[in-house]
Amino acid sequence: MISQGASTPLRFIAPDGQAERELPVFADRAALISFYRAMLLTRIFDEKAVALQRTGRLGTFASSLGQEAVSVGLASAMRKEDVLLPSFREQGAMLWRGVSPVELFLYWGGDERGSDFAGPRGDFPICIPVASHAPHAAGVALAMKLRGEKRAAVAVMGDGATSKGDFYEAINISGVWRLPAVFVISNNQWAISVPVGRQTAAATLAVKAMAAGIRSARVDGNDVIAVHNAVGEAIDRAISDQGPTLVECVTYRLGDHTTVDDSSRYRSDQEVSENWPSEPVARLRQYLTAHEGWTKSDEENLIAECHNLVGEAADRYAAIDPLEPKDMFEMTFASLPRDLEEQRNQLS
Ligand SMILES: Cc1ncc(C[n+]2csc(CCOP(=O)(O)OP(=O)(O)O)c2C)c(N)n1
Ligand SMILES: [Mg+2]
Repeated sequence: MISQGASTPLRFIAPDGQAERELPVFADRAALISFYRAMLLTRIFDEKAVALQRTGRLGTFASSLGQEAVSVGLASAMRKEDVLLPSFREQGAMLWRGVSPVELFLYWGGDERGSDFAGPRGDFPICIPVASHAPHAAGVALAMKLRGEKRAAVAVMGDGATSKGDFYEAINISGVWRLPAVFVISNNQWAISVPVGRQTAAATLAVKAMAAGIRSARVDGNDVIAVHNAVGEAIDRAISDQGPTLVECVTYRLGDHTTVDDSSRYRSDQEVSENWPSEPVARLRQYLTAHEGWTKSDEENLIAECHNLVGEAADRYAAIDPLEPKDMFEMTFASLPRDLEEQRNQLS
């Protein structure tokens, strides 16, 4: 299933919900329903987060509308002992890994306690500086390799991130040292207002792996099965000392870049509406309805369950006392440099 920079993204389920090829063995009813639940939860979480931001209860927020299959597909392919290094649009992956919705609300509300996960303590916090976590992933993978552990580091970033030096350096050294790293690219076609065609002359993002001498896969990022399959294979190779993989997931950002963006200023409504029929949640729902007996009441129950879960998390978030301004000094350094100590003292 893996090819060097294949030009047609691999998929199992077409946008209309029909299977185009035999599904992999992991894709049984229970697995598909768990993926569907996670994607729907992510969508409902995103809606709530945007609503909280609009009413002044959250800072800037980056919705993953349309990209849920990338996030859920990659996380569901990871084992507990692997390490996730997310960028800022991967709430689907983080929730799957056991980060709580309250922690995510805290983070986007500007509270660093949201990065101190009670669940996946080995996972990295959200990375805002574009691609700067790619070298971190190589470092994590090197540590795993030196310790002889059968674990993989999985970093996820956008199309824009693949234009950064950090990205090239990370895939290069991962190739040289044959590190157990997986670089997942969520190619949503836009880096804020810059379309992918204006930031690279490469035919695909997957072909960038060739210069680093590493393997690549290119999949339909709106098909959760294709994403899970490719990342699962990449992890299998990573932990059996066959080196890193770059997985390009071709998707589309249906929403604004963040809550401080207005994408109608740089792309047409027509482009966005043309991409709606390919979105991942309806695609899997149509498959489940046609092939796995998913009913209207299953759907309604799941929607209600997700709304309850997210609503309760929002209430708990609202009840948490904010940090004191001086607490910001406690979050970064084990022992504070003198200049910051002086600033902290000025506050107290
Ligand atoms: C080093 C750095 N430069 C600039 C920014 C501002 N910035 C935030 S997101 C973004 C675009 C990222 O595009 P992409 O990698 O495609 O990810 P997407 O937002 O589409 O998920 C930029 C330039 C940043 N966060 N970090
Ligand atoms: Mg992008």
